[in-house]
Amino acid sequence: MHSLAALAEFVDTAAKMATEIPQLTDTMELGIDDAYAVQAMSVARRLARGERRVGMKMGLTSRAKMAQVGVSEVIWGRLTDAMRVEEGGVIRMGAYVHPRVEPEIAFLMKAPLAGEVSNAEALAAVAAVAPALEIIDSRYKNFKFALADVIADNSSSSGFVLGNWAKPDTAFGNLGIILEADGRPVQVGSSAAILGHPIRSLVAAARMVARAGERLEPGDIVLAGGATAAHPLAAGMAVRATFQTLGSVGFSVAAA
Ligand code: OOG
Ligand code: MG
Repeated sequence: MHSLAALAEFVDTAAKMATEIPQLTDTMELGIDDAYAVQAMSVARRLARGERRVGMKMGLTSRAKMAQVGVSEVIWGRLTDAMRVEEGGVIRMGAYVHPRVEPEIAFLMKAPLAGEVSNAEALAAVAAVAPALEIIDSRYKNFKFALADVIADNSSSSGFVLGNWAKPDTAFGNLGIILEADGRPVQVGSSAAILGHPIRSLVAAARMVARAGERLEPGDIVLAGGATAAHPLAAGMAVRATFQTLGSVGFSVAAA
């Protein structure tokens, strides 16, 4: 049988080399707690290579996202500094297997948060909110996975872009969002698609990290999850998402 450490090396290497792999659950039983353990060990390998932990991302917090990948549980993953793409920056298609982009809301934490908290307690721990894009790249063939697979693969984390930070008293519960590729709208939605209000995603984040014996720290970034289905990236594409009142965030994609 495969050890969890061997699975962590397998998914970490796939992410590092941008190579596709078969689903783990094709050939083994993998429980959810073990899948999170694989994720933690694979991210620990990144940290051992010098990357720095900068926060976490929530996933499958909207119906559009659940429907797109056929998994209906809220999941989370870990973010490192190496995943950060500057606003207006350029990514290389060759660094990914089959990347997609999705519009999200980002939180910047000013106080620790973990465990069972109310919406008001979660909001009180937030320093700022920003429009964000997440670049997801499942390492699994055809972007197809079961719940345990995607968790082990760090919930498809591969990049994120942040727009300008706004004060947390800015209303962000129901903002119109337009995602454009090369100037054409490809997804239209609302931040309300994220669990009815993105703050609920932060409440869930606090609960989920506590289960792993961790907490959100001051300075951490938390991505609330895609508000719309994700859009496939292609070489040469320019991507921009505009969020009602929060402004816009974008990047472009170079070949190779
Ligand atoms: C899983 C990651 C989901 C989100 O925002 O819902 C996610 C995937 O879709 O590959 O990041
Ligand atoms: Mg996401």
